[in-house]
Amino acid sequence: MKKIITYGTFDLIHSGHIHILRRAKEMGDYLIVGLSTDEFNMKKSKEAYYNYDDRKLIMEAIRYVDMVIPEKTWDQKITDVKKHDIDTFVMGDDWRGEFDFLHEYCDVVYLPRTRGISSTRIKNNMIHLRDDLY
Ligand code: C2G
Repeated sequence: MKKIITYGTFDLIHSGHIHILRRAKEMGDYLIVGLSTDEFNMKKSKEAYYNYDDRKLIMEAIRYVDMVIPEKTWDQKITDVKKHDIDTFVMGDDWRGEFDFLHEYCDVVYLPRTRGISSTRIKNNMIHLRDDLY
């Protein structure tokens, strides 16, 4: 069984997230997602709209996702790759090069991001919509 892992906040799930999860799953048989905890998001200077439990519930409902584990630190990836016997690590290419140190333990693949959509853009559009309405 070929096992894949990817990491992220996955807030306000959108087509960009689904595309990378689908492509990651298509590279193997089993996809693990390291989902950033609320505390880790603060370290990433990210404030998710949904808390960890809600984002985990949503991720586990996505057909491409087989397991969700908490991402608590930048430094857990080698441990995770070994612990879960991962064959391939996948991330969007906004991270290109950042995780090449994992080459020693598994394949490392950076996939093109889906253009024109992001959780930040969704939040900003909602703010503009509210301002236009009221
Ligand atoms: N993504 C994408 N296309 C988009 C938006 C996001 O392909 N339009 C991908 C990102 O490249 C990433 C994944 O979806 O691989 C999750 O995106 P985020 O939730 O923004 O993840 P990020 O905050 O970059 O966290 O240790 C790694 C970090 O936890 C990554």
